[in-house]
Formats: sequence, structure tokens, C-alpha cells
Amino acid sequence: MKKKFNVEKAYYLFLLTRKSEEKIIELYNTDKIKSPVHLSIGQEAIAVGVNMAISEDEVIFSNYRGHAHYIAREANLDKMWAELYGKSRGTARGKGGSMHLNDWGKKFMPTSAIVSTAIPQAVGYAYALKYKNQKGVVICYHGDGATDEGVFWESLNFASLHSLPIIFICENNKYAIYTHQDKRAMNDPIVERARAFGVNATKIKGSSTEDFYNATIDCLNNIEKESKPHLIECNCLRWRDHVGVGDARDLNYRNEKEVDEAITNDDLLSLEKKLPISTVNAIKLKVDSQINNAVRFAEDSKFPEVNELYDNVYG
Ligand SMILES: Cc1ncc(C[n+]2csc(CCOP(=O)(O)OP(=O)(O)O)c2C)c(N)n1
Ligand SMILES: [Mg+2]
Repeated sequence: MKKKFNVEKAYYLFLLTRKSEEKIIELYNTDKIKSPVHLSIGQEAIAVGVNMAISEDEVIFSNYRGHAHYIAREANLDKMWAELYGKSRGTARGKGGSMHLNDWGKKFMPTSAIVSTAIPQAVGYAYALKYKNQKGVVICYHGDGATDEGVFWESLNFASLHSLPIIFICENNKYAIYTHQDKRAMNDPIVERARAFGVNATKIKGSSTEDFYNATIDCLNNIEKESKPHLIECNCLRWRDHVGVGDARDLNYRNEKEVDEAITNDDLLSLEKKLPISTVNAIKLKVDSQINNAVRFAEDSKFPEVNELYDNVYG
């Protein structure tokens, strides 16, 4: 049965994600944040919609653009901020930074900077779930650029062959760094091809939080009836630069009007309009206080000791 979409919860998670990244922008030039950041501003509706649909049983595989996936999962915000600051109370004891977040308690697997690496890992996890007859569905977030890698298609093949419980969430912001999808692949390069592997693939028509929520619920319901990999292609647009905190329009590689339109159609505002002002104000206060506490937690944390410099570091 379909759970009703909870606008209040969606607004809270969306605002927490947006405001967290706005705080990163505000603090970035102070150099307190010790790692590069890949912001999701403009793409948050996907992470929020997906997270509203899934349960604690689901396991998340994300990537270097993972703040929104992590925050919308309600993973530990204090530890995320300490990680950004390179402090020992961070999610990777300060050695991973923004691109290597994790929270085992929330089944949020460690992320990686290498495009597509989490995809075969996610499929392996789904294989283990099925093999051990355990509950849960794997959620595998990836970009459009990740589908340019051979391992993506190998992973779809394996997932389909073994009828694995996995949902590939393709966040299609049309760009791999500054190269448009049209310059990288022929025709409709994701959904049609995924179907050829036997994956139940759909391009989502809308781009609101509720659209992504509904699509995820449909996938979960299908998987409950018959274990089979699903893929949803979610159109989105990032407002900021590929990496760092700059404006997406600064480098003149993309259509400015398109960015302006996306900003005008921000789903955060649509959600806000559906709520009573008293609720909106209470959520704003809660979000501000959570973020301020997390930044304070990061400020008050220590850097790792020199003698642990090489601990848990792999290369
Ligand atoms: C294997 C590998 N190749 C190239 C890179 C450099 N790189 C970093 S991000 C990126 C673009 C990926 O685009 P997409 O999957 O669409 O994700 P987005 O950044 O748009 O969220 C590339 C090519 C990398 N990190 N790893
Ligand atoms: Mg992309």
C-alpha cells in the first residue's frame, strides 16, 4: 500500500539539506572546510523524495556528490560537519572529507571520489542480501556521467541476471563536469539501454520531490512482488559549479536561461507554500539550530593525532 506523501517531513529534509550546503558556501572561503565539495543544490528533490519512500532496511550507496543523500537519510549531521573540517569526530576521523561520508547506523555506505566505483559494490551488496535471504533493497545513486563507464553496464547485466533487489537512481543533471550528455552518447542513452539488460527502467516525467517519492514507492512495491533491478532516471539541474561553491553560470558552458528557470521552479518553495506559516517558521528554527549545533561540534572537535596519520588509509 502507498504511504501518503508527508509534505511537512519533505520540507524539513529539503530545507535541512539546502541550508547545510548554503552554510558550506558561507564558510568555504575561511578554509575551515578542508576538502573539495560537490554541492547538490538544485538536485535535492531526488534525495528527499527517495528517502521519504524508503525504510531503515534499505542500504544506500552514494558518491562524491553525496551531502544531499546523507542529510536526507537523516545521517549524523554533527559528524558530517566534523568530517568537512577534517576533525577526528568526523565520519572518517577527518581523513575522508566531503567525498567520503558514511554512517553505518543509517546503512549509508562510505562514498568514493572515483566515478562508478560504488555501482558494482551496490550490486554485490544486493547479491549478498538475496543470497542470505535478508530484508532490504539497495539504493544506488549515480550520475549520468557514471553511465559512461563500462562497469555500470556490467553491473546492470549482473543485477538483472541474478534478479537482485536494487534501485539505480540516476541523477541526470546532463553534465559530466562540463561536458553535456549530447556530446557523450547517442540517442536516449540510459533508459532504453537499461531495458535491453532486462532492468525495469523508467524516465520520471516530473522533477518534484513527490514525483521522485512516488517513483521510488512504485519500484519498492514491484520489488516486493518480484525481485528485479529497477532504474529511475531523474532529471535535475545543479545550480552550482561541478566542484566548489561557484555559480553554475560563471564558466559560460551552459544555458543560463535553463539555470534561471530551475531556480524559479525550486521545489523547496512549492513545498513551503503548501504548509501553514507557523509550521514553516518552526521548521526553519529547528533547521537553523541543528546546523549551528553541527558547526559548533566541528569547531569544538580536535584534529586527528599525528601518530594516526596512516591509520585506516588505503591507496
Ligand atoms: C573513474 C573516474 N573518471 C573520471 C573522474 C573525474 N570525474 C569526476 S566527477 C566526473 C563527472 C561525473 O559526472 P556524473 O556521473 O554525471 O556526476 P555529477 O558530477 O554530474 O553529479 C568525472 C569525469 C573520476 N573521478 N573517476
Ligand atoms: Mg552529471
